[in-house]
Amino acid sequence: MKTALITGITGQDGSYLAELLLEQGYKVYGLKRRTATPNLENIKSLINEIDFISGDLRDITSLTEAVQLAKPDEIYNLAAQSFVGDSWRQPIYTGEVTGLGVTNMLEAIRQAKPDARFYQASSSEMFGKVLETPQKETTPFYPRSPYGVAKVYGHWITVNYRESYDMYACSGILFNHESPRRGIDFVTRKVTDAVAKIKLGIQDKLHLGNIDSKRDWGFAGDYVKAMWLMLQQDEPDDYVIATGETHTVKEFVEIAFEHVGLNWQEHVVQDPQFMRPAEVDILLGDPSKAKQKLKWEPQINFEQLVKMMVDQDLENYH
Ligand code: NDP
Ligand code: GDR
Repeated sequence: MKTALITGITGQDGSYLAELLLEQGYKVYGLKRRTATPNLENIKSLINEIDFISGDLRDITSLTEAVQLAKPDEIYNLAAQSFVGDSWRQPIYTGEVTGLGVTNMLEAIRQAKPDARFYQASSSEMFGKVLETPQKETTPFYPRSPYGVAKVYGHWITVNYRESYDMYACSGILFNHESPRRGIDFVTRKVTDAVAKIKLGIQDKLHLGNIDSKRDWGFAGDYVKAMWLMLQQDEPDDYVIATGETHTVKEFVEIAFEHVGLNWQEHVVQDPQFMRPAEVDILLGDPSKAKQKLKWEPQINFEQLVKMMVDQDLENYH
């Protein structure tokens, strides 16, 4: 039986990855920070199957102890301050967790279990003000937020530890991926939650920022499969994971409202408080390398994703 340690176990991706690994017979440890109130909603059905270890990416002692305790074959570093919008409000904290936290994790592995395979959750936000379209593994980075800058650091320190210490370390450059378990701050879930509430008469208006930006949106359940595949290869490497399609926020909004028979223009209000100091206008990934080497293919398309999220949010309020 293989053993995995997942950081960010309570988040969207942590929950899907834990499900996938448990299905495959892994023993799963989840690094979880202490919270005053429970935040296990995403993994409520798995609580008895996961072994939780208390820890924080900023505290290397807790990470080293976690690796010593779990003795994992595979470590998936999904923990981060992951909300781009907040990274301007908390730039130093974001750097500490999303950037330096990766080095803390790599050092803990180097000290406690250097043969463990390591996955780093890198991001299409590293491409930011894109230097070519579509973006692939060789596209230069130009991050546009403190979050993006921190992820570039996390990416390169992962590559550096692979090259310096011969560690099996991979960086997955994942484009936006969503699901009914997406945090409520992110635009997709904010929209689908609002659509459900508007349909049920609980809410009337939806305040949004820039609806012209374009993203390459996929389904989180498909993307965690790619993470796992990366750690099953003979050699460690970095991969872009994306659908190869891009859509505006406005298109997402249109489909979500139409799905419940509403006209979005009667409800959406443009609100400057949700505009960002610097925007990433377009992201479009080229997943050819992952398709060829990992034999990875996304299963859920854009329209199916939007409808899945709206349907689940409607059910949540019934
Ligand atoms: P979430 O925001 O849903 O989850 C983040 C997780 O990190 C939570 O479990 C959170 O715990 C944990 N965490 C935050 N800070 C710390 C810390 N200091 N120490 C330990 N744990 C911490 O993110 P996603 O699941 O969507 O994303 C997973 C990873 O992939 C992140 O690194 C994200 O930046 C990256 N990524 C995501 C993409 C996406 O589209 N979803 C695309 C590309 C990259 P808590 O519940 O306590 O807050
Ligand atoms: P993103 O996701 O920044 O791409 O990062 P988010 O859903 O926050 O924004 C996507 C686009 O929508 C625009 N937008 C709004 N965004 C939010 N959150 N709220 C709004 O009201 C709103 N109105 C318009 C944004 O300006 C942006 O253009 C996500 C995160 O999961 C990162 O952790 C991950 O690395 C990247 O995806 C890939």
